[in-house]
Amino acid sequence: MPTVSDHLVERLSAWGVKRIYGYPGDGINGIMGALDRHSDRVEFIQVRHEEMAAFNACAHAKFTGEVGVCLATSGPGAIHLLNGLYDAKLDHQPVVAIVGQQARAALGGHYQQEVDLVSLFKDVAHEYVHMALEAAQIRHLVDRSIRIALAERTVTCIIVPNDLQEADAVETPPHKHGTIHSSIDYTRPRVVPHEDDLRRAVDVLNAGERVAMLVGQGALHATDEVIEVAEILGAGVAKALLGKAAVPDDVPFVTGGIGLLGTKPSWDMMMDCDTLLMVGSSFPYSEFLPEEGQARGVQIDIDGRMLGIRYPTEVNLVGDSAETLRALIPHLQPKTDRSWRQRIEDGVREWWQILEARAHNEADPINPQLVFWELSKRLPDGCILTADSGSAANWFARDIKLRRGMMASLSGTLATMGPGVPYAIAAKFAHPDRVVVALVGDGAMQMNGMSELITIAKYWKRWSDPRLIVMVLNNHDLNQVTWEQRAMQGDPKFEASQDLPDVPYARYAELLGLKGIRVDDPDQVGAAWDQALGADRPVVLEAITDPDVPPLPPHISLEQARAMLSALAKGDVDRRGVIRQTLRDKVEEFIPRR
Ligand SMILES: Cc1ncc(C[n+]2csc(CCOP(=O)(O)OP(=O)(O)O)c2C)c(N)n1
Ligand SMILES: [Mg+2]
Repeated sequence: MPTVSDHLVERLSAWGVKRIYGYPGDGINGIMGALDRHSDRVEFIQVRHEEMAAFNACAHAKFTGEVGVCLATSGPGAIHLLNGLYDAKLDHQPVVAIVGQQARAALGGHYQQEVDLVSLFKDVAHEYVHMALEAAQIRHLVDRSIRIALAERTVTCIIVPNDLQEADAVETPPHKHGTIHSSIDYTRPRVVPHEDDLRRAVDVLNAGERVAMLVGQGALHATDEVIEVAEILGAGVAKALLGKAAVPDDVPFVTGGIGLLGTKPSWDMMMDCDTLLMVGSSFPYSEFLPEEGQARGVQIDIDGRMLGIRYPTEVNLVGDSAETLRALIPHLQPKTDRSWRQRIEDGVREWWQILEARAHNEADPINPQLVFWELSKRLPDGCILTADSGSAANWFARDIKLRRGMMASLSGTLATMGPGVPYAIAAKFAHPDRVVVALVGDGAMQMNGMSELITIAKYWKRWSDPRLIVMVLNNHDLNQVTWEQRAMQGDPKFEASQDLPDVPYARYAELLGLKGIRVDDPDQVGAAWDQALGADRPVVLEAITDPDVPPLPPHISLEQARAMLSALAKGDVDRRGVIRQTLRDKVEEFIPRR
C-alpha cells in the first residue's frame, strides 16, 4: 500500500520534478523513505544547510525555467529555509518548499520542534501555504503549490505532519461533497497587450529622438527582439543586474549595468535620453533613471503589479517582453538621425577602455578588477556564472563581457550574501555539461561557500564536465560594506566589524579532494584561470586582492565624495591605499584615448 509520502513523491514526479534539494530530520522521515523508494524518478540532493537547499531550488528555477523544489524538516529545518526562499520570492522564481511538521495529535501542545509553520511561511509563501491534515489533500496540495508557483512566479509551501506522511495514500479522493479533484498541467500563456495600447506605446517611441532602453530579467528570452528594437530606435540598451545575460556585452550599443554597480555610458544615457523604454525590469534606484518629466516612458512587464512604480511611465503594457516587442516592431519608424546612437557607442567603446585600464592599475597585491578582466577573455561558450553579494557583484556587473548563450545570476533583489556557491551547484546539476564559475567574496565564502564545497566534493563525479570554479576574492574584508560606510556615512573603516580572518581557501579545497589554486601575483592571474579552466575537477581559485580598490558607482555624487573624504579624515586605517586607488581609478576616466 503506498503511503501519503509515496503519493507526494509520485505526484511531484508526474509534474516533471526530477531533483529535490534538502536535508533530513524526523519531521520528514516518511518523505525520505518515499524518496529512497522512488530514487529512480526523483533524485535527492543532500546539502549542508537548508538555506542552501532553498538557494539551490531558486537557482534551478533561474537556470531552467522549471519549478525548483526544496525539502526541510519541521522547526529548525523549516526556519533555515527562509532566507533562500525570500531570495526566490523577491527575484520572482517559482519554488516549492516542502516541510515536515510534528504529528497532528501533538500540535498545539508546545511539542518539541513545534513551530507554527503556516504563520512562519505566511509572508514568504503568501500566495499559497497550506498544511495537510488528511491524506486526500496531498494531490491538490502538490498540484496547486506547483501551479501557483509557476503561474505567479513565486514561492509556495506545503507542510506535512510526520504521522500523516506514513498514512495510507488517498490517490483519488472519493466522489462526494467536500472533496477536491485537481489535475496536473500548466502552460504559460501568451501575453500580448491590446492593439490600441501597443499603438499608444508606438506613438511615444516614434516621437522620441533619444531613446534609452533598460532591460531586466524579464527580457532574458527576448535577446533578438531587444536588439532589433534598439536598432530601429537608434537606442542604447542598459541592463539591470538580473538581466545581464539578456543582451550580450559585445554589442556596441549595450551600455552595460545600471546603478551603483553600473557603468558611465548607462548613466550618461539615462541622464540625456528623452524617451525611456523599460522591458522586464524593476530596477529600484530612481536616481539612476531620468528625472521625472525629462523623458516619456513606456514599460513592458509580464506582471501588472510591477508597472509604473520606478518611473512615471506614460504607457504601461502588461505583456511578455519578446511577444510585446515583436508586436511593436512593425509599427516603429527607424530613426534616421543616428547621432544619439553614435554618442552611445562612442561612450561604450571608451568605457571598455577605461575598464581595461582600471583592471591593469597596480594594486596590493592584485587588483580585483584584473581577476574579472582575465576571466572575461577566457569565458568558455555556454558557461554559467554566479556572483555573490559583495564587491564581486560590482566587478561581475562591469568587467565581465557575457556572450550569447551564456547564463548568469545572483541574488538581485534580496541581495543576500551566500548564494554564489549554492547557485553554482544547482547550475551544475541542471547543466552538467557546462562550465560554471562562482564569483564570491571571502565573507560569503566563510558564511556559506566553505561548507558547500563539501557538497561539491560529494557530488562532482556525477557531472559530465566536472569543471566548477569557485573564485574567492580574498581581501580580508567585508569590502562592499566597508566602502558603503565610507561613501554613504562618511565613517572610517570599523575594523571590529569589517576585518575578516585569513583562511587558506585553496588549501581547504585540496583537503576536500578538489583542486586549489592560490594567486597573489598580478602576472599570474591569467595563468591561474587557464589552469582552473583546464582542470579535471572542481577548483577553488583564491585570489589575494586589494581591499583599497574602490567599487565606486560610475558617477560619484558630490555628497559621496565629501563623505569619503570625511571618512578618511577621521583616520581610516586603510587611508593611504584608499586615496591612491581611488585617484588611480578616477584618473582613468580623464585620460584622452584614441
Ligand atoms: C546575509 C547578508 N548579511 C549581510 C549583508 C550585507 N553585506 C553586503 S555585501 C557584504 C560584504 C561581503 O563581503 P565579502 O563576501 O568578503 O565580499 P567583498 O565585498 O569583500 O568582496 C555585506 C556584509 C548581506 N547583503 N547579506
Ligand atoms: Mg571580502
